[in-house]
Amino acid sequence: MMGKEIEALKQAVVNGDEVAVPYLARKALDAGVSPIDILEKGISEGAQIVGEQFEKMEIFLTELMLSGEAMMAGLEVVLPHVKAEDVPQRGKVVVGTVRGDIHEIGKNIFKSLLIANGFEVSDIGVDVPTSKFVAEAEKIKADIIAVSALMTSTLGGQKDVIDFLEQTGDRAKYIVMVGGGPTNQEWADEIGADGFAETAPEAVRVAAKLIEEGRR
Ligand code: B12
Repeated sequence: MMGKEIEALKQAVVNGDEVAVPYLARKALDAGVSPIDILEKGISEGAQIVGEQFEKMEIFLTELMLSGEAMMAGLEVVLPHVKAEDVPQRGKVVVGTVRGDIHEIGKNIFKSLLIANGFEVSDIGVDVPTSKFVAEAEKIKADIIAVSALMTSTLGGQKDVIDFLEQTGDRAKYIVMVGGGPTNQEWADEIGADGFAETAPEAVRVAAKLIEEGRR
């Protein structure tokens, strides 16, 4: 049953149908499909397909934008259902997308899962200047700075955050996590990030582990 609901949702994301996506997301929730499965197997996999089509120039920017809006409409329905569990406070996290990059869907999913798992989160949005990640971390006394980037052209923004921390002498104060489309473990190692994850659920596990280990 879950297969059918998710398949329809994925297709609606690909079609950029801003009405069908929230409608089908609601139906999947009603059918008992878990919010995480809807996000990861429906919306994210649909996004993957749209990305490939755009890359191969099978679709145009307008269609990419419609899919983006459909995904956001889906998140609006699903994210409130990612319930906060009754878990002890695990730590504070600053999340944002690097300067020049306005992709926010993955960041928003990660943020919601963090909150659901007992983290306190300050979301500083998209197109965030390097220094703001650090200033916000200082302000809320964060444990983790989580930096999202979705394009090869903006990936360098993650390194900029780490370089800035080195320059200001604050590197040892924070755990830095990186993620988003083009990031991988090799890149994370290269820039000296403390953590990386391919998906948001995995990212939450990594965040919890890094805090437990007190790795700064
Ligand atoms: C939707 C989308 C858009 C939407 C964004 C809507 C929004 N409000 O966010 C719109 C239409 C606005 C858009 C615009 C553009 N886009 Co776009 N977009 C996408 C698309 C299809 C999906 C991205 C997405 O949301 N995926 C779903 C989420 C859930 O996945 P995710 O972000 O990777 O996040 C998951 C994990 O990575 C992880 N995660 C995310 N962040 C973090 C952070 C940390 C710390 C951790 C640990 C984990 C983590 O958790 C998430 C959940 O599991 C991708 C294709 C793709 N394959 O990614 C292209 C893509 C990213 N876009 C691309 C491009 C080129 C653009 C534009 C430049 C197009 C243009 N010509 O204008 C503009 C960029 C504008 C800008 N300055 O940023 C390219 C980038 C190519 C490259 N070289 O890297 C891609 C790859 C498409 C392609 N194949 O060509 N886009």
